[in-house]
Amino acid sequence: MKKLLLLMALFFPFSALAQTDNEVPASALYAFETATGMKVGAAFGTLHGGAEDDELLSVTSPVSPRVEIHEMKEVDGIMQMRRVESMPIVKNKDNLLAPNGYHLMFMNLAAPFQKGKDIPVTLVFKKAGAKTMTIPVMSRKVK
Ligand SMILES: [Cu+2]
Repeated sequence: MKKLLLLMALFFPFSALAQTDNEVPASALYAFETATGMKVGAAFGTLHGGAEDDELLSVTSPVSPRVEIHEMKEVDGIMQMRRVESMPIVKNKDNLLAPNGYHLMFMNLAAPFQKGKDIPVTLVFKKAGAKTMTIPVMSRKVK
């Protein structure tokens, strides 16, 4: 577990990015570049809820044999990451995926995430069904 937490610290150097008040795209996910040899990558951002409450059930992508839905949660005063079966999508709301909350975890990457190489994904929702989108990869450099 200690090793995992250390890995997460390396992985999520940024706190949640500032949110904008203006019109954001319905759903906007992003990922950061991963270091060479790093076998996992994560995606954050927002998923906009539709007219009724929904649930994100699963995610698939050609870049990873297994994409998991994870949640960072404080348990007994310690932030822990765990795999969850689904992520609740609240209607008419931008549901946040962030380093300190829900996020998508791409396991066993064949190649590192690189800027300019967008990640195609298919998100499966309980009610809305399958939605495909691409996740842009951002540089890790802080501007
Ligand atoms: Cu995770």
